Amino acid sequence: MTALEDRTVQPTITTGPISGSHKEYRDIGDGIKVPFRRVELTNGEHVDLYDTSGPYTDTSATIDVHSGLPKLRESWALEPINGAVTQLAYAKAGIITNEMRFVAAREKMDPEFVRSEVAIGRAVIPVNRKHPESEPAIIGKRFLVKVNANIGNSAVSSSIEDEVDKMVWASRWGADTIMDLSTGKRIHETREWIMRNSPVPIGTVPMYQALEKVNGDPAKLNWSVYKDTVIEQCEQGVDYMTVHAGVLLRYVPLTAKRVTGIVSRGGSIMAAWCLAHHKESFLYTHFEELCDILRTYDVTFSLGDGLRPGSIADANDEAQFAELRTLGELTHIARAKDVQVMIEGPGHVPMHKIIENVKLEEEWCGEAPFYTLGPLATDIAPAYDHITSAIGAAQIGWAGTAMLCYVTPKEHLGLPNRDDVKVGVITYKIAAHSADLAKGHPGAQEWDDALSKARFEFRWVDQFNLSLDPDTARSYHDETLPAEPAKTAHFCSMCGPKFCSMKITQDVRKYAEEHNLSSVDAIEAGMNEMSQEFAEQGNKVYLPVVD
Ligand code: IRN
Ligand code: FE2
Repeated sequence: MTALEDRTVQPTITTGPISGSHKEYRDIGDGIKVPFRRVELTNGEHVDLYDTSGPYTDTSATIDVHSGLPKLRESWALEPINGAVTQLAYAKAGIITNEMRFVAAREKMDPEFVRSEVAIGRAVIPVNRKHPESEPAIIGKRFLVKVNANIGNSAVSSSIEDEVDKMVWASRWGADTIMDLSTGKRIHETREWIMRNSPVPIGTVPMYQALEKVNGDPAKLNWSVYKDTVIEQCEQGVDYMTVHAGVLLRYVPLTAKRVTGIVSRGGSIMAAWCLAHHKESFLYTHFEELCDILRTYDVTFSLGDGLRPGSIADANDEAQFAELRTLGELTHIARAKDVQVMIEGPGHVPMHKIIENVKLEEEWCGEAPFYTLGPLATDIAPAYDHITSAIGAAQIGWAGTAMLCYVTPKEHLGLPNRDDVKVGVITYKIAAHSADLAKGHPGAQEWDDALSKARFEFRWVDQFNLSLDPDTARSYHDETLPAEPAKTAHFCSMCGPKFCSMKITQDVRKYAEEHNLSSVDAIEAGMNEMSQEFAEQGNKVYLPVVD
């Protein structure tokens, strides 16, 4: 019996389109169809949005979690180049792969530009050959900022069913990649379920499973257990792996005076191993061998920040930057072997120390895509760390970070549930899109403009449907004005009919047209009229409630 035939596992997952949208495919030839989330507007126009949700939102698709998703990329495999099957090897050889064409269409960019960014290592496309179910995505500073959602059980909480549900749920709301950080029971089976049913690339931290294999004692770890675990996960189709190979023995003492020491799980495991054996990290000493494994599957390195700061006090310290320098050294080794590389970054960083992180990463790691955890811009708000971290994430994204690892409201407090996953993803989509706008990503503003126009023209339904979270937007509106006519009303319950600025502006414009005035005159004239009306109502800002 293969893992998916286990009928005791029956995940309940959400299918069907996001409300107000439907799946649309763009045919780019050779039978390749690129998905979009199409929002049809009430004025006859439509907007096509980037879509990470896979077949789950396609009403014509049959979903059977026990057989897994269709193997989209099964026939795309090319011949190896010097033993490497990586996007980097093909890009360097001047080959535009189907994966590159797919991501180019998704990003509305030129395939040759995609190839050139991958070739110099400034972008990665994490696509393990053994995960053909996944729709390719590109991670790099010249492309849309991506969001990763972490899921996974722990020894004390959650089941396979819950984690499969969270995976589908996270990609539904826009997670570009998902990391399965399971550390509890049935790690292999949980991952198998996630891999076979995931439409987005999956990342892992193989060290977590290796530690389970030696019963949780870091000192008992060794290269052989680790290597076998990496191969096991490569075979399952993991697309990228966090490897904390920059935690060197000599860096560990640098963390001694920190307020929060080593907060990375992988980092602390490796530090414990180095100290127990008083030896250099086996991840570092066997790094080339690791590259030789990853290049035969096209698994992307996500070089882990095992010494990232875990508090505002520890941001940008010697330990953190010593590790980053080593990650740079490893990046060049991996690239020479045609292995794709991303670099993981912090953590907890106050706003004025964010830019330095990006500058040093770009300089030392040859502009390899930066992938950061937030960072939290302050430590004072447990239960709101999706917000403290989205503030840092928006800024580091603007500065050039290619992927943002989400933080949920449960950060520092507990394992996120389904609702936390959605809040985390939506919060991070906001940070990522804000960064796209600030960077001037072509096409990013189209979405904002469409929504603003709908808002200004009181097309409420279009406003809901264009939003990141249509269900919540609609329910907030309906809380006070549930009746159907309110969906076209020229006001909402925040200001009421008399004080809607948008309504007033529209009246001003109408007034200008009717009286043949320039807009400046009209605003003045219109405002005078409004002030008169205001005076007539007794100069009261808050009008009595009328039903
Ligand atoms: C991202 C950037 N820096 C860290 N991360 C994520 O943290 C990483 O991708 C993975 O999901 C998780 C690894 O945590 P530890 O083992 O470093 O705590
Ligand atoms: Fe933290």
